[in-house]
Amino acid sequence: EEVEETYIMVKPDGVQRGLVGEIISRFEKKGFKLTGLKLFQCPKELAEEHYKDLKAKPFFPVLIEYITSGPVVCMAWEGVGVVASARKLIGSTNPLQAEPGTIRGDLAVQTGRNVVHGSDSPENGKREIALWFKEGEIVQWTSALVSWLRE
Ligand code: DAT
Ligand code: MG
Repeated sequence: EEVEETYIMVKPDGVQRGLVGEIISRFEKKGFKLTGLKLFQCPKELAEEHYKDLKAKPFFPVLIEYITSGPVVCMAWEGVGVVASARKLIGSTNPLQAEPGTIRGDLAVQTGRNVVHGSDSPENGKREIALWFKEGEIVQWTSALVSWLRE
């Protein structure tokens, strides 16, 4: 059981729709630890770097336009198994296929407006946190809840 970190981001549609608190709540209530949080206007170059693996996809330009279309909320979350668990809480990429109870299943309808991002591996979690946060923006702290969340 490894402590991992994941990069979670409320996309511009989530911010515009007033879903920031709701989305943060899902991860908070699950029992993960928030280590970074900011509202941020993403420059085009950063969006392209973040999604560089999708550069050849036909939807890439539209994806970059969407991610840079308004402020996003950047988050770093820490915990045992947080990467895969956050992906489960988020649900399938296409919100119409996402299970009810997931963020996308409950709050979104279109792949191109799927309200939230979550890293897909521990390696990408580290890579994305380093990409979106500066040194000093990630805070290490001890949660008073630890002994109530884990044996
Ligand atoms: P996820 O965000 O679930 O990790 P991904 O990494 O495959 O999904 O793709 C990143 C984003 O790109 C996704 O959240 C929305 C967009 N996207 C993916 N596939 C798409 C498609 N077929 N058409 C339009 N946008 C797509
Ligand atoms: Mg992805």
